[in-house]
Amino acid sequence: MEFKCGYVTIIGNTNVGKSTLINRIVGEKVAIVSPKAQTSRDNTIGIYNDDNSQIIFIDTPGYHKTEHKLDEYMQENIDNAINGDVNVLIYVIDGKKPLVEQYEKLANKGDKRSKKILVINKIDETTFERLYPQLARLNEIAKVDEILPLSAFKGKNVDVLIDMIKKYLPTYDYEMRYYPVDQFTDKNVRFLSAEIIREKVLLLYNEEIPHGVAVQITQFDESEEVIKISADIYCEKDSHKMILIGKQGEAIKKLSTISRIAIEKMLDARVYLDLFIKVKPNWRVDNLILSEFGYSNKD
Ligand SMILES: Nc1nc2c(ncn2[C@@H]2O[C@H](COP(=O)(O)OP(=O)(O)OP(=O)(O)O)[C@@H](O)[C@H]2O)c(=O)[nH]1
Ligand SMILES: [Mg+2]
Repeated sequence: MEFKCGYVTIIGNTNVGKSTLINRIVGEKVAIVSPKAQTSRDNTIGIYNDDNSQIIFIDTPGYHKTEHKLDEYMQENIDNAINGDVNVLIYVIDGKKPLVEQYEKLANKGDKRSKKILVINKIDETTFERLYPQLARLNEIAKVDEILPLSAFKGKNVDVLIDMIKKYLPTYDYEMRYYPVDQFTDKNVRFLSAEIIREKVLLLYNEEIPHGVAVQITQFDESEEVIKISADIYCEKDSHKMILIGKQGEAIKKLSTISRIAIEKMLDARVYLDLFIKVKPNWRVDNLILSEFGYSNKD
């Protein structure tokens, strides 16, 4: 028997589809996804299992310029995820944007010992004619082990990516799994619920607001058939609080409903969800509050 097991880190600019890719591979929603920049803030593990392998993927926040301490935390996460024991590093770029430029920003990132796969995502929204000349150029200059165009959204070539990764993972002559087969992420349902609420904030409000939002679960009571969840949604200004609540509470009602439905789907149970909007000015630059919100790499 030949068994493959190892670690794969996914990095790239914000919004290129890293989280969409990890969700597609794992077959579960381990990381939130949105059309807005800077969606992921934490590293999230997504675990892929089949009969002859276990692949542990690490999804990271996207590269972007650092303005707040929160951004520093996010960029620190990427460094942690590429400098550990990584068998394969995946660079994700957006197939709809100039490829070479995007690659050049990622080239040299990560440990020399890691194998590197350059993934060109979102090919469902571009054409071969547009990709081809750029691919030829990439082939010449890219210092990577493989280049693979795919669509995380449609699932196209994702199976090819898995086979490609397996080639570069250590081989065992016994079943070697770091995680039990039924575990697909390192995050608990409390964290995932908070993230789902943040995803819906990203969906419903303008960028300035979601970027300044943090979600804290204050109650997660599974003792009854209907799971009771309460969450505080922190924003930075009174004016943001007004927008989050909306006229006659319409906006928050909508947020609450779509968040509840998504959490119910994840938990496969009925949920009673209570949301509270709170203001914490400048929380994104305050180390103490960041750490209270879980955005800290120090113990
Ligand atoms: N058309 C198309 N859209 C995609 C594909 N993959 C991701 N997207 C979209 O791209 C947007 C960003 O996706 P995410 O998965 O959140 O991107 P990310 O790289 O994790 O972004 P950050 O967490 O901000 O770094 C979302 O609107 C996705 O639906 C794809 O293969 N095709
Ligand atoms: Mg993401």
